[in-house]
Amino acid sequence: MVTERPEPTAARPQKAVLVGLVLADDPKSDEEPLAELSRLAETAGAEVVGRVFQRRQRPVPATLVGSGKAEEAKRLAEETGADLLIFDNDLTPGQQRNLEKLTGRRIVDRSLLILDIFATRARSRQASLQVELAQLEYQKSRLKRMWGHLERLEGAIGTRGPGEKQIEEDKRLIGKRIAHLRKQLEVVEQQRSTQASSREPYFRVSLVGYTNAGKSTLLRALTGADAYVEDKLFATLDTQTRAWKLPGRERVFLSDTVGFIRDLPHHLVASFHSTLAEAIESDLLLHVTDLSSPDCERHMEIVERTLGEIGAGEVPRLLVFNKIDAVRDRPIAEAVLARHAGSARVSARSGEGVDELAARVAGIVRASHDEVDLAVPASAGKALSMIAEKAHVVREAWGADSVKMRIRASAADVAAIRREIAQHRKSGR
Ligand SMILES: Nc1nc2c(ncn2[C@@H]2O[C@H](COP(=O)(O)OP(=O)(O)OP(=O)(O)O)[C@@H](O)[C@H]2O)c(=O)[nH]1
Ligand SMILES: [Mg+2]
Repeated sequence: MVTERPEPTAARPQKAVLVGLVLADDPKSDEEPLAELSRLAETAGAEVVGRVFQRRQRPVPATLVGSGKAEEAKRLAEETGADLLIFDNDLTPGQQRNLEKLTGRRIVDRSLLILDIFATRARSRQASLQVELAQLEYQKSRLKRMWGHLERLEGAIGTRGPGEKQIEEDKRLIGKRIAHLRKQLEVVEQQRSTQASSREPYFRVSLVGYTNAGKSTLLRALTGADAYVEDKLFATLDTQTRAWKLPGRERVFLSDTVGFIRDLPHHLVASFHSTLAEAIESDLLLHVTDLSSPDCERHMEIVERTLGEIGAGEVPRLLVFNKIDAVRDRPIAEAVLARHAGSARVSARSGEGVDELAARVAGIVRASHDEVDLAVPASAGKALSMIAEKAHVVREAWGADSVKMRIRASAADVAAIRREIAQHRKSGR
């Protein structure tokens, strides 16, 4: 008898052949069409053993790529011993089934791959719930579409077998789990929004941008916070908020957010809504983009589009070109910068430009301040020292026992100063 040692499946990375289709009118760069997919696949733990790529006018309904290409992918998978084929595009349930049959391999489309990465990277309870919800919504939509043609024939001869019952049962279970997850998420989100409203009056800044642009590194450079940084896609899934002390006397809150990517699965966008809401509710967005990437401007467009989709299209923003230390093609980078005058440029890694960025944000914060008139009792030492510390005094006129002032300060500081004056009056000092 031959006994085979069982494969250590967990330790062995799964071998994957990448397949991509680019439509003829897609402006995607020709240089490395599958570069991003390759990074995504590696992030998910796959070993990329082959690539097949096709440019066509139109996708083929049955198999997305042409039949010749599908055969080529199959051969490549056989030669390299690949376990699965990963598609750079989203597939219909029918395409997925046909390709599975044709190649005898597991087929993973782009949405499923991204969902998988999110699932392995979720750390917090909120992120885990959000990812599971997105995965189930993805599955549910597949069940529905896969069996939609049968439903229309409900009760017709040949459609009343156990297959249909099973699908109904699966759907019911998925639906139940989804409802359960939604409830739990609501509770977690409630807690978060209570936390967030406790810091409401402060100016809020959020870092947004394409995945791997360097947002977390910049959060670290700006606030000294210990953010998780990795040269992998979707290193950050949870919003992290830190106090940021700007030059001068401004204190603001700075949040790091989940990165964006082309064709972010819409189930993910939906279930990450509360995480992304952090960006919508900010006073200022720092849109961080990687100047050293040849796809810099395409990434910027995708980020802008996604911001619009989540309702953050109107939030004021400052464009920040990061990784200026790593630029290889100077003339191209200079041309990009010239097209986006007024943007900031930094290296979050070396610290270059970081102080200038902080000073610019301080300027924006000051410009947002309220100008208010106050009458402060001369004996209100604490209120006067708060003003000296936190506000800019536009003018002041001292009377016998009080001082009339016009000050500029954040809404939060004005409120605190007013509270202190009221307290002082009440105590009758
Ligand atoms: N050369 C260079 N590398 C940088 C710079 N900023 C960040 N990086 C590197 O870029 C990679 C991604 O950085 P992160 O800060 O994790 O990027 P992120 O935008 O938070 O990424 P996600 O959380 O995945 O969306 C890491 O390897 C960083 O060390 C920079 O200014 N210069
Ligand atoms: Mg990050």
